[in-house]
Amino acid sequence: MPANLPPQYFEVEKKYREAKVPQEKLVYLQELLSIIPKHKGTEKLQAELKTKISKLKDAISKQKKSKGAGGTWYQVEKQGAGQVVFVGLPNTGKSSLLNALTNAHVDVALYPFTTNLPQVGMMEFEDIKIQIVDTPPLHDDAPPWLFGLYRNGDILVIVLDALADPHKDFATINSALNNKNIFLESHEFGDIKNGFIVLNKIDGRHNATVINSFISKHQDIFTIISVSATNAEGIDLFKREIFSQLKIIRVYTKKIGHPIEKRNPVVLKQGTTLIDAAEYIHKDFKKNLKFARLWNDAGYSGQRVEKNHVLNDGDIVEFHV
Ligand SMILES: Nc1nc2c(ncn2[C@@H]2O[C@H](COP(=O)(O)OP(=O)(O)O)[C@@H](O)[C@H]2O)c(=O)[nH]1
Ligand SMILES: [Mg+2]
Repeated sequence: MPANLPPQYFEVEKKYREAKVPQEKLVYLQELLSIIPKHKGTEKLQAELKTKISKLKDAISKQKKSKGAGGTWYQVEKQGAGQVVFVGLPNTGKSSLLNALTNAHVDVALYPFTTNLPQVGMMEFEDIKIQIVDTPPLHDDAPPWLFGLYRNGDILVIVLDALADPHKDFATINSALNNKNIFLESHEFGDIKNGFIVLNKIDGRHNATVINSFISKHQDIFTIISVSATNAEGIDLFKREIFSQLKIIRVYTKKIGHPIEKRNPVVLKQGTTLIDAAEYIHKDFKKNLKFARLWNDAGYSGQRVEKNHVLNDGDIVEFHV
């Protein structure tokens, strides 16, 4: 056992041992993996945790197939090009924003705690769909699975109410997350969870001085977007920021001798090379790939590119195998 594990590790390990539901155990294992300092001395432990995680995931999916899992534990299976999870205090407009971004129709109410379970909608962004998860409000007695949803999301969107006190509310959210070893800012322990802040209800009578001071305090570290679920102000910007923070690219394939059709892109991670894309699309492609031709708005019009060429969003690729 490496001696240099942070104290949080042992706290979470204890919770892991005490957890009763497999899904809850899984969340703690993932938390442990994010806490471990990443260096040579912990490689073995990291590998052990990864094995445990994949075994537990297998067991959970088998259990789901055989019979509905017991206990109250909610998770949202990923769909589409990425999963975005909302984080926010009661009544900040999370459900209203889910409705504004997607075709979902979830309940919106004047009183807090209307959303007790995760609600999911698909957001159309140009030619892809991105999954948006609306969550119950974060508060002291929030269920452990809520943090599992946060941890599992590709990015978090912190929803603040511009008509309340964003300084105080953001501090509350940050400390609740930090208590569960989820960090939005760089920190000694744990990985950083990517995400950004939206200030909702900007249509209302907000205090401009408070809003401006909040923005100038945090804008070096976070993207902050002012929006209104009510009148759709800022919603297009919000959608574009979601796409950009997911760090994905859309790649279109073209058949040899056929015209270009920019439809049904493959969604890949930023930084993906031609050979990785080939592998993703078809195993045989990777084995047999000779080169590819590339078209894009950045000046390629069918030039030849090699296997280690890094692809960009919007690239059109013709594989030669
Ligand atoms: N003025 C204004 N009110 C909003 C906006 N978005 C939500 N609300 C109101 O805020 C309350 C809480 O909204 P809801 O979406 O249920 O919040 P949630 O608890 O975070 O899901 C409701 O009365 C909404 O009508 C907005 O952009 N502007
Ligand atoms: Mg709600």
